Amino acid sequence: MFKKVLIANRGEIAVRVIRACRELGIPTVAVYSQADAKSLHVRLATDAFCIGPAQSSESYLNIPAIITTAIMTGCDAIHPGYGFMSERADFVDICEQHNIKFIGPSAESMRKMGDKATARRTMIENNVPVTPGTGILKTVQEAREFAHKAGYPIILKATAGGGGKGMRIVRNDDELETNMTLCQQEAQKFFGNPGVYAEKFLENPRHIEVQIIGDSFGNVIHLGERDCSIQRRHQKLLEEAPSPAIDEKTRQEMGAAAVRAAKAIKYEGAGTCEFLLDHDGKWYFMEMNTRVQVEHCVTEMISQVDIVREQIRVAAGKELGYKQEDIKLRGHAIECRINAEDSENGFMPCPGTIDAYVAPGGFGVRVDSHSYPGYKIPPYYDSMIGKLICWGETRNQARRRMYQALKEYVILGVKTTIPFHQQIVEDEVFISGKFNTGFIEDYYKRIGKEFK
Ligand code: MV4
Repeated sequence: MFKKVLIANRGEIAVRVIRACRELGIPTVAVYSQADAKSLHVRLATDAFCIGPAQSSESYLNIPAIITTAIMTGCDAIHPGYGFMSERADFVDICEQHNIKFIGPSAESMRKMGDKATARRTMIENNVPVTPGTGILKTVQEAREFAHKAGYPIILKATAGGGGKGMRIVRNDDELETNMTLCQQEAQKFFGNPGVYAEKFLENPRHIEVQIIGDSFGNVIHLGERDCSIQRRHQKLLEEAPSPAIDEKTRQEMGAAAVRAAKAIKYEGAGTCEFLLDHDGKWYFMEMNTRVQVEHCVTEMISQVDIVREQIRVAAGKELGYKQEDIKLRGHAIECRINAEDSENGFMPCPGTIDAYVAPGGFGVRVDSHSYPGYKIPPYYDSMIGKLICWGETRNQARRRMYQALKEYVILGVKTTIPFHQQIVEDEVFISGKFNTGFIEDYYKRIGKEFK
């Protein structure tokens, strides 16, 4: 096993990783910015070092500071969590140059999935369905020919983008040329790569993602899917597993496709294949997230597999602790992301001090959070206070448990998204399970409020 693990992250995920290390008997090193000196991950780690000022570019993204701290403290591995360094192939290379194991996939796997046009090609070669689309577009003429063949609307996507960044919907010939130029310019500006490709645009699909884990022996398993359709401007608000829209046959097929995708790139570690499900029940691979995700917990609750523990074990060269046939999904889990945001005011972040804090509990209730009474949420990072995850034998039991747990959760001093989540879990469309990525917009229309 690893001698010592450095956690190159903050907030709830740093706490989550430290807990997994403690269970495995591995000492940990936390790194933190000047704004996070009083954060819980600093307290829970065996040791903690300040690596720079509040701005992430100077601390959680400061490669020399992170690597130096790992070397100084005798760490032989770094866990990147999500965000920050988690999908930076250059960082994986640097870790390797210093004999530090990056807990995650190889730089090569990361690059193959990080470039979305390459990922699409890999999927096609491995019989994983993708939306009708193109390779990198060289001319507007090429885009126009595709649009005429597939039919409008189409979507232009930056090959170096992902997670909804660098995309433009095109609805007719008139909009094509300007949108393509703008998309290429933005792609260059934000990702340093002007490459853009086109896909047939699916209106209001469901967002379904499959959790996979691979080890260094070539074993890959999947842990079923999550439904992440309930999002606002590409920020997920509530996730659940299994998806109310997926039957057992589709689960097997999508799971097998995700495993083929992972095996094709010799994927090691935890990863997620994102699919879109259209209104006819057809599904298509979109992209792969090569990290542990915020919403991994709903999968843990129904599979009883500790995903972060397996991540660490396989990174240390151990074989996966499970075969596919060992994975039995049981019940239903829902996660609400509790943010310090004002849902009545366009989800404006509301950083500040948490004056009172009492987390809910009980059977089937899990809270992953770095918050405590008196904790000051800094304005420099995302505004997550914590994740509330509820499990039940049925979807309705998980949902009702979530409603009660949200009522029990006391957070005073900052505005939170708790009241908003209470409304969602009581909403008739949410209850019916028949929703898609247009849910939030539709919800605002139904309650007669403006969608911001
Ligand atoms: C699409 C799409 C419709 N058609 N691609 C957004 C995140 C990125 N991973 C892919 N995204 C989309 N790609 C085609 N061909 C619609 C979206 C999309 C979306 C996807 C998942 C969850 C929420 C979404 C919200 C808007 C658009």
